[in-house]
Amino acid sequence: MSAAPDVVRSAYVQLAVTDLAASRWFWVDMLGMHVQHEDEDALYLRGSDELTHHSVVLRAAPVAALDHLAYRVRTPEDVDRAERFFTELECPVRRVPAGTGTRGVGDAVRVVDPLGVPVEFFHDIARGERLIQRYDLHRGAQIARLDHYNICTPDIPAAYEYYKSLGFGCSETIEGDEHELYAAWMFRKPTVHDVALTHGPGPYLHHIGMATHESHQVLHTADVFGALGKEHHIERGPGRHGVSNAFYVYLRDPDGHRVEVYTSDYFTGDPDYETHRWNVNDDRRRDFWGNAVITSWYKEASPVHDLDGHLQPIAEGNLDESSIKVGADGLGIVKPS
Ligand code: DHY
Repeated sequence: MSAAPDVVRSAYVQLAVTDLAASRWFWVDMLGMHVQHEDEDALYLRGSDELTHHSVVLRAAPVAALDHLAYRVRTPEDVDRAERFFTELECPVRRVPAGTGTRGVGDAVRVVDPLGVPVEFFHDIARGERLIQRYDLHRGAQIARLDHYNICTPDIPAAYEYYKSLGFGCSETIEGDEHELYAAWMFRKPTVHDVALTHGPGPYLHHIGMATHESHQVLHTADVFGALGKEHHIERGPGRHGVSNAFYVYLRDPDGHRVEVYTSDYFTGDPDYETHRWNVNDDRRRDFWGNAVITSWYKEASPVHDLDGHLQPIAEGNLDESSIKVGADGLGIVKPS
C-alpha cells in the first residue's frame, strides 16, 4: 500500500445552500465570519484567526448538501500521494488542477472516501489578510477558525481503521462494557479532533465545528438568536461536553446544516498521549452536566454529494437504539474488528 498523504488539518468545507442571502445572514451577520469573496454563485468565508482564503464556501444550489470537505496536506507531493492512496483503495478519484476547482485552492485531488464522503486534499491555497487583531471587525459569534467535521457512518470500527490508516490519532472514544466502539474523535492537528465519527445511517455530514475563543461568546451567540426571535436556529446546548471538555452550542443554518460553536478543548500533541475512553453508560459523556440530547441531533444530518454532484445513497445502521439511554452515541452497536 502506498504511503498516506501527510494531512495537516481539516481546512475547509463546501456546502450547497439554497438561498445565499439567508445563508449570508446566518454565517456573516450572526456567526461573524469574514467575507473573502462573494459573487452570485457563492460566498467564501473565513474566521478571524485564519490566514487562508476560506474555511467555509457556500455554493448556491437547488438542494442543500455537502459538496466536499477538505484536508490540507503538508507538501504538493502529498497531493500526488493522496491520488495514489485512494486509487489503490479503489475509491472514485479525480484530479482537480489549479483554477478549475474551488476558488483560491491550487492543485487538488477529490475522492469519495471509503465512508462514502466527498473529500478534497490540497496543499496550495491563496492567503487572506491578517485579521487576528482587527478587533473592530470581530462580530457576532466571533468565529476564529474551523475546528472539525463530524461524519455519520454505519460502521464505526471500519471508519476508525480507515482514519488510522490516514495517520490520524484518536483522542477520545465512547465504548460499551466490551469495548464496542460507539464513537471516536480523531486528529491530525494537536487538538481533540479534525474529524469525529458518529454511528448511524450514512454517509451524512453531521456537523462542522467552528472554534471561538471564549465560552461567553457561545452564550452571547445563543442570547442574540433569542433576542431576535430566531431561537429555532438553536438546537442543542449551550453546555459543556464530557468528550473534549469543550463548551458548545449547536445551531442549524437556514438549510438545516448543523454548526457547532465550540471552544476550550485541549492539546493532544504529546507523543505519549493516550486515548481517553468514556463508557457509554456514563451520563456525562456527551453533556458533562447530564443534560439529555435532543432527538433531532442524532436523527438529522446533511446528505453528501458524489464527485458529480449527485446525492450519495445511504446505508442504514443495523440497530436503532435512539429511543434508549445510549441514544446520542448513535443508532447501534458495532464490535470493533
Ligand atoms: C461531543 C460532540 C461533539 C464534539 C465534542 C464532543 C460529544 C457530545 O456531546 O455529543 O460534536 O465536538
